[in-house]
Amino acid sequence: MAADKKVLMAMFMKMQEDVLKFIPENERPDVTDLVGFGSQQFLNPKVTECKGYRFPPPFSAETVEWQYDNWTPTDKDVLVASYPKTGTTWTTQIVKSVIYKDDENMMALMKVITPNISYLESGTPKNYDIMLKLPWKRKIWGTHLPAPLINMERLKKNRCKIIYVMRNPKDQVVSWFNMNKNMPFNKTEEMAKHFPAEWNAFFETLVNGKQPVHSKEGEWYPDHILSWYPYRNDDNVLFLMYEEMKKDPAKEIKKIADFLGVKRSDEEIGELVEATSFQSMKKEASKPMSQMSFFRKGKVADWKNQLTVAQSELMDEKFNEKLSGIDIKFTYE
Ligand code: PPS
Repeated sequence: MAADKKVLMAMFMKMQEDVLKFIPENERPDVTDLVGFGSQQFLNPKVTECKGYRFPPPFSAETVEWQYDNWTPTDKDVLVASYPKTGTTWTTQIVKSVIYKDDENMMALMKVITPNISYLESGTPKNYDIMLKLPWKRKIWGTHLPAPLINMERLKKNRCKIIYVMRNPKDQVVSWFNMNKNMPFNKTEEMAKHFPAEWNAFFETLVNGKQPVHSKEGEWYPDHILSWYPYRNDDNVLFLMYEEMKKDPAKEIKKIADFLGVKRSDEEIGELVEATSFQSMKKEASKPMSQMSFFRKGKVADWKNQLTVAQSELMDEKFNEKLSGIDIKFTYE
């Protein structure tokens, strides 16, 4: 076995073992294929496709298809849905803390659950075995899938709670660029075509819908919002804005707690604001999470340091055109 592969297998095995510790030994699923899958994606990163939607590694079209047919959450499940770099990690941490704040064992589990396991479209369907066997009272999932790739009717019928978080697209683009620049997957020639390391080229591929980000050819962030927008008033769905969370985190955390049916006092909300602040989360982050820009600046309006005036105007034009019929207003300052 090549040295690289051995190191990767050991790294993925360690990640799995950290989680499997929470499942009684005689019930632990065999994770050999998951470990192999994770390493293989690093060694040979590929875009995969289902129903015309394309997925970058570490996501998998096969798992997306499996999920649509088989994943059956209940009213105890919570799904945090978003387009990449719009506040997923932050919102997920708030949900985890709102629910499990007082449970040391569960907070320890939350620390080792990564998107590699809890995202609907990550890894192989074996992830679902792990997620179902973990001892949590309420399971917390994540996804960047557009709504048509999720069985929304089933989720509504089963009263699974869904939080969809959005962010102004200019800050999203800059955050996404910075993450991709450092992504080990993008070092191959094929992947670098989709996600160029140079800003202007990256911007061009993005706004022309050339990047495979859980999207069909020609689609990008506005299409993701359009796919989720019809569900915004459903009882089991809550729409949030990153900039609102920045402006008044206590108010938005209270909104999340109420939506989840968890009673939290004002004092507890204050503690949650502190525990989920950018500084606290950055300090607590695992090494891989910090290296992959999950916690970069955490600001509103950082786009001004990256986009040219022409690029900013082009984004306004494209967003206004696609979202003209819907009631979503972004905060850019
Ligand atoms: S991912 O990779 O799609 O899951 O990324 P995502 O978590 O959606 O978005 C990453 C950006 O969110 C910022 N972030 C935060 N902002 C404010 N408060 C907190 N607690 C927080 N945690 C993460 C993170 O820094 C990324 O934004 P940028 O602009 O790159 O800093």
